[in-house]
Amino acid sequence: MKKVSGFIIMMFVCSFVLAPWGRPMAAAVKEEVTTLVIQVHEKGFSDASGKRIEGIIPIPKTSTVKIVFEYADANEEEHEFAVMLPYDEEVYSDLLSPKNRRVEISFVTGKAGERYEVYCIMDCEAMDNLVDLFLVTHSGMLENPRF
Ligand SMILES: [Cu+2]
Repeated sequence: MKKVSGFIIMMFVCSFVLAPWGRPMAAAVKEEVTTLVIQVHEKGFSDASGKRIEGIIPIPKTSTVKIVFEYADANEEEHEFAVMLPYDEEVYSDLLSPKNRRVEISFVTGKAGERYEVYCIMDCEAMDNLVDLFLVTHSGMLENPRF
């Protein structure tokens, strides 16, 4: 009887020790996030070095993309950004202003060749410049990452 209860106690202890190996593999896979940091000026979008960002920017397919908008003006302009996803759905940032100088939008991309349009939705002075930025999903690795 003593032997049996000892065995049961060992099994009980082992079930805790071995528990981490019993978890599904998916939980151990780290999700990759592509982060684009964009400076917002009255004259348009730029990267950290001040180079204008416009046109088509490649982003990875089937992954999470996070756009960080940073306030880079000395004026009092306020902006709020939207990303138009495929199938006409929009996601929005919080209000970007001198008091809230960093806002984000995250979304999950689909298959290669999908287009995501980025623009300001406020009636601001820069509204003609903070438009026409397109992120397009691609299937391979980025040869010349811009961010
Ligand atoms: Cu704006």
